Amino acid sequence: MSLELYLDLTSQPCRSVYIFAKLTNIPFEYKAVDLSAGEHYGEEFEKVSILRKVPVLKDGAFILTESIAIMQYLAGKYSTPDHWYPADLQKRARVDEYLAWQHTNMRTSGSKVFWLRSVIPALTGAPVPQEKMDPAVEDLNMSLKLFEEKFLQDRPFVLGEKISLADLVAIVEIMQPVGTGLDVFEGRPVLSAWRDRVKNGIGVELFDEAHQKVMNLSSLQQALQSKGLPEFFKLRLQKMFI
Ligand SMILES: N[C@@H](CCC(=O)N[C@@H](CS)C(=O)NCC(=O)O)C(=O)O
Repeated sequence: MSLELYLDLTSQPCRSVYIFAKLTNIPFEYKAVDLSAGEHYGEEFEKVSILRKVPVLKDGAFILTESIAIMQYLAGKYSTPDHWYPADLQKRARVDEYLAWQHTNMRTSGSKVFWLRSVIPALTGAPVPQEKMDPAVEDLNMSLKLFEEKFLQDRPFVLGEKISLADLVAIVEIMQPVGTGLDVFEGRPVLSAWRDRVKNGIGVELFDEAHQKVMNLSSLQQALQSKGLPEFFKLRLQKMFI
């Protein structure tokens, strides 16, 4: 049985897993999970993961959650080109360093801006107050500054000359607020040049395909308004961010 990946491409970690699997020619069956319809709260998905989050990998009877663990598993199982997740101890540690940092920095701050600028207004019917928005954008700006100053510096990619999982995970997170119309690349020439290199490294066609949903959020917003998410899910979201 072929590998199964449960994905919704509005999700950043799903995009990194999807892009990585596609780029490295790993055969898989795409199992669509529509988060905006609350499918991850259904009985079917519960059988796959009680964490109720995507992405999830199913390799026969083996089920794995967490995008980073999934990509590390894929890199090992399919011996993907070394530059993605190098065997060299220090290079690998450098990738791991970014992958560990981003969870509570770039991912947290970018996701928050995304929710505040798109999901929450769609659910509540009102824009988020400026005093909530400003600190969220400030946090995101800090993450972007630290990414440039610590992780990228004057190198083409995080590891140097070659693209790695660190760049892939960074770009999908950075694109999330961009999807809401916040151009984080404006006034950031270093970040913009890096984005172009990463986009070319992935391939523009695959990059654009993977980001299509997040760059066209009006359909997600309509879906959130019309499909009727479970009430507890709406309340949880609102509590998280308001
Ligand atoms: N740390 C996890 C994060 C997974 C995650 O938060 N997925 C989100 C989409 S980006 C999700 O499924 N959310 C559904 C929910 O929270 O109800 C990973 O990297 O895979």
